[in-house]
Amino acid sequence: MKKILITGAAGGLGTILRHQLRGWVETLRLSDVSDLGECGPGEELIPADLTNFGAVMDIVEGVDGIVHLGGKSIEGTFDNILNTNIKGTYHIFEAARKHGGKRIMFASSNHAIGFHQRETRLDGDSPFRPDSLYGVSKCFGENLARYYFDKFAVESVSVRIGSCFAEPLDRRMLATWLSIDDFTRLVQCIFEAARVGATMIYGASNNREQWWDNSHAAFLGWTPRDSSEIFRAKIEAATPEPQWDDPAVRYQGGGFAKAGHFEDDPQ
Ligand code: NAI
Ligand code: 15L
Repeated sequence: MKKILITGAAGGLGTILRHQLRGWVETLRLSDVSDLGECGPGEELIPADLTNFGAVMDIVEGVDGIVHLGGKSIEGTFDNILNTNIKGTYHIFEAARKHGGKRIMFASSNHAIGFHQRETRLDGDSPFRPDSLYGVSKCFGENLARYYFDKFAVESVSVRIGSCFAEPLDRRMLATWLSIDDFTRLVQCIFEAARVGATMIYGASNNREQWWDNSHAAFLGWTPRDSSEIFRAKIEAATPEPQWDDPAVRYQGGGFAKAGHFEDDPQ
């Protein structure tokens, strides 16, 4: 791998990977609609709007792989989700096909399965249960990934990221937390594997409470090493006891499952 494109590179995870992956490949091509700051060593900055197919064709040209993070990362209006997540993700896969089938890491989300209850342990065969239009857009992206592999042999790994932040922020994230180092190693495994086909993998660290079974994706060789347990005492002291009849507690998607329809009550 000489050159990897990161979309959404100005966002939270993009900024983290920009730092973490420095030196791992010869060149990181960083793209976003938002300001990307100064160009550092081993970097190329190419601003682009994912809703513009011509611009996406330009950012994908000449790269060996794509980390697709760009788009709306929480619930939004249908138009916003449609344009950034659905059309934007389609543009990425279509540009990859036209440029000769680059491997793609697609940043899916736990909100594709957020209406499963916490007691349900999910694996590679569990059905989608999106908890939001945002979650629906991630189901679209995962299905698109499957289609582009079956029809055009464009390889991809859809990562159903739990909660990737420096630290878990609430009790739910004690189960869904994905450490930055575990996420970085997962991205590296995805691009270092000989073949990936069209794979889905859950993105959570080695937390005590485990909702997701990744044995179907063991061939990737990713073993999360970190655990949210070191944050448990701090989180439990700072947050109220869980109420098990609260939808935000009962469902894996937490507050996304509890929230009303965004179009009725835009925040
Ligand atoms: P973020 O909201 O911080 O970053 C998203 C980036 O995408 C922003 O910099 C934004 O400017 C860019 N973007 C939005 N619309 C665009 C467009 N039309 N064209 C080009 N760029 C556009 O989100 P974050 O947290 O960095 O997440 C990255 C990805 O990972 C997202 O796809 C999100 O859905 C997914 N994810 C993140 C999780 C987390 O815990 N951080 C959990 C699950 C999924
Ligand atoms: C996501 O999909 C979001 O992008 C992120 O901001 C968090 O809300 C995360 O899920 C989560 O469920 O904690």
